[in-house]
Amino acid sequence: MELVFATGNKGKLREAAEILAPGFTLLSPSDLGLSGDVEETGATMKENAAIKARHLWNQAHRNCFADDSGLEVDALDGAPGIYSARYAGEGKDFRKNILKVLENLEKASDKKGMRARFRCVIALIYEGREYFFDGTLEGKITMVPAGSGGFGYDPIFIPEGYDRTLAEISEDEKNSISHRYKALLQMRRELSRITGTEL
Ligand code: ITT
Repeated sequence: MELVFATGNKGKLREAAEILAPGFTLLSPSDLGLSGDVEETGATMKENAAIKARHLWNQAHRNCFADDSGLEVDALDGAPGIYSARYAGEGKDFRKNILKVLENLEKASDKKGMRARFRCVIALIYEGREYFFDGTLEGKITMVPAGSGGFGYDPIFIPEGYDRTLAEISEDEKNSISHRYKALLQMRRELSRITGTEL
């Protein structure tokens, strides 16, 4: 099945293509000559995922999905949350975002430990109908970034049951436990159900 993944984030696209193979072929907005960029004005990941998917659908009328995701740190009262991509400014600079999380954690007086989680909400528009799926990965923050795999906050996130960061484990391993994997698995199941084929 061909779907457009309404994202400008190459890390998300690479992971989703890997997770959904071989039943799906993913196109990006730029494959269709579109920018895909839209202001994320929602108050929740679900609203922002819907905004991104609807923007693509309105431009192209193609079956598509969008992913809104982010890191929630308990000691920062859930920040950066929906502001994960631009936590340290419009540049979406991962290094600066990581530094800001670590700086704020050093300042935080609250002793909630380092508990954190990644969350992912997928908005799918299939033949004009909207569907939502979500996934969570629990873990903790390490003050010492490690690893070069993955993207975004992966170098400071250690999943529950692991002693290495998401940037240190293999991409295959991340893709078998991640928030994105859990949400995409539900999407695949729903599309298999809708179409009556095993995708
Ligand atoms: P699109 O909106 O174009 O999809 P984006 O990067 O702006 O790309 P979001 O608004 O959903 O996407 O922001 C999600 C941010 O959360 C992302 O930029 C990363 O900083 C972080 N993030 C999400 N999933 C992650 C993952 O698996 N590993 C590390 N960081 C992740």
